[in-house]
Amino acid sequence: MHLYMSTNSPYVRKVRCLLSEAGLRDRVTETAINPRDPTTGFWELAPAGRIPALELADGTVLTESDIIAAYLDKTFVQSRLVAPVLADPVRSRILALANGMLDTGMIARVEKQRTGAADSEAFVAKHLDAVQRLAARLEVLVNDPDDTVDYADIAVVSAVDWIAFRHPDIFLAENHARLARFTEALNCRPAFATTRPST
Ligand SMILES: N[C@@H](CCC(=O)N[C@@H](CS)C(=O)NCC(=O)O)C(=O)O
Repeated sequence: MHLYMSTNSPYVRKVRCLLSEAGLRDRVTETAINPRDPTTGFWELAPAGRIPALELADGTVLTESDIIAAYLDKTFVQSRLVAPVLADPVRSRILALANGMLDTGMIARVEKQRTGAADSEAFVAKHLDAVQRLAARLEVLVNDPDDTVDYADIAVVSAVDWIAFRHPDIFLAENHARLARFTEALNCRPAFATTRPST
């Protein structure tokens, strides 16, 4: 299998972290790519032009982190890491909150990088407010970390670390002490430590 990726993408991190937790890293080769560059040919493989994209041995290209994760889980790890999350409303809710936090934070980041829009500040503020609301909800829902990890945990840590990385001004660890503790504890695991975003 071949993964189109970038080391700072939080969506890619969800997949890479899962691969690592599942012991599958050796079965996947990687190409770092700028998904917005029309000259790479990537858009032929993934018309939405977004990473992660996972090319299977038969040439099928899977996109969307959660779809890739569900495929890997079912095919290689006896549905151990993702299926139980989707079957449990409490864990599904945590996954959805983490995804929502990531998506709204990503929209705010893209808007911050865009020039010229008159209402840009209000647009960014509205999305960062949603990030704050989602973080506050996750703050009361995350468990104290133990030895087990599932895909909801992976999604939470991927979202929290990326928000802290790209929006350091709004995500203050001291406002979300449990979430910060939870993230810090999971980041001690190799699968998390080796996939963290960095400059
Ligand atoms: N819902 C998608 C989101 C993927 C996504 O937005 N990836 C970003 C990288 S962090 C991307 O490729 N952006 C390129 C663009 O939007 O032009 C997933 O879960 O995989």
